[in-house]
Amino acid sequence: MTAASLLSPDLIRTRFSQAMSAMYRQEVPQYGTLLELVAEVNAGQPGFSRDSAERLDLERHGAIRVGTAAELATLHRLFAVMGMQPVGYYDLSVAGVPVHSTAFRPVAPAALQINPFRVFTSLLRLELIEDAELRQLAEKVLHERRIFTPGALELIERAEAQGGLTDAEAAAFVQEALETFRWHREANVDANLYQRLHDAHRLIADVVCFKGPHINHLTPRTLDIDAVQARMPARGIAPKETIEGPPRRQCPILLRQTSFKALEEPILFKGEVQGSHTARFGEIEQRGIALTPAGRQRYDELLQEVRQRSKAAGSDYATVLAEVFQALPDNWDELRRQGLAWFRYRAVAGSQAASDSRDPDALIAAGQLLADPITYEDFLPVSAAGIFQSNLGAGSQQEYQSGGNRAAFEAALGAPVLDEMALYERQQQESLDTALAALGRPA
Ligand code: OOG
Ligand code: NI
Repeated sequence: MTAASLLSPDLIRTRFSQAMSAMYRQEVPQYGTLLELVAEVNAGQPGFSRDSAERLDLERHGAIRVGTAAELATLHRLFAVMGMQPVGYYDLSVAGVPVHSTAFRPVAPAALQINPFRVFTSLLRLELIEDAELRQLAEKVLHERRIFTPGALELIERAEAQGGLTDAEAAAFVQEALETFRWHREANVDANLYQRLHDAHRLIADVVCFKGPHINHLTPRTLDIDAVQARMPARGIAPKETIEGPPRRQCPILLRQTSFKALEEPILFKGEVQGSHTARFGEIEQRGIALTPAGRQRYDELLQEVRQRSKAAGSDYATVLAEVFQALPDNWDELRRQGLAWFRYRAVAGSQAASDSRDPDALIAAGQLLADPITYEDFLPVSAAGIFQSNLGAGSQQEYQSGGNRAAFEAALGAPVLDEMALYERQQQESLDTALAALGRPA
């Protein structure tokens, strides 16, 4: 096997995300309607940052939930075949959801530009089920299921041994991998156990009772989430009331998301008993600039204030959100100079630096350097909790005292998760070094 005959992981990822999209469109027809609406709205928009139009058409994220360490560790290997690494740790127990999560995604800027497909992946925290007997029953069901096909496992091993897959192997891999994320109408348990797990938490039933971690949503990226949200009802889609995340701004930051409610789907329990399950939904998102740790801290504080203030009687969430966020500069230059957001620098072609300054501010003022916003590629735990909640229905809010357990998550994964801030920082620094070298002033 020569390296030349192996396909780029970026290409395998693109094929896989397209196959997932086609499968989900069949399974959840409203997702197809949403894709059409997003394409319509995006076509009439000026771009954000330098993300290409091609990237935008391909761009989406998905979400899955698994039940055991072994399942998570194998997913890690499966996603690695497609050039996706675990980035970030998200503790959702604080939001009353008994899972913790990471996002598998490409990390190199060139790979992100080709196709930034990401999968938000949650691991159930069985230790948060209080009833010991129920916990053991759930464990037993999970340990008996096999969520990967033998073919998928064999091709993962082959990719690891060869350092990649050939074109034909990649085609087979995509088909085999798809099986893990397919919806299965037949539950793994009888109606009684489903009900007990469902009563403990709806999400526990969703993870434990099925043959595999069915994809629960796929999310296209729009350039104007307010426009898509406003046009959803006319297309027969009922969105959740509020858009999660920051308000609409001239300079979009982080991530804004909204979803439509999960479908009620018929299922068949063991013993041929009919029932129904609601888990799968649709979502759209608008991405803005990635914030630095300082910017992110400001964001978290402002959002906290919004939540406090909007509890007051008669207050309107959207109005409070807009008001509170006026405290954050809505101007690229201010965000950059205050160190609140990440930028990619580039030298202005043909320009010769007038002084020997290496200071980005001076070079920008002299017209020799440009700074483009770096797109946020990750997720927001408070928003994720809002999306989880809107699909779990009222009354599912619970209290979990435990807090996060990143060490346990990484032990299950079999590797540390990457630090997203370090990735953004490196991207900014490398772009600045390259630009300075192009201007004739290397470090
Ligand atoms: C994942 C919810 C998180 C997002 O976009 O924040 C998410 C789930 O429901 O499994 O996808
Ligand atoms: Ni999502």
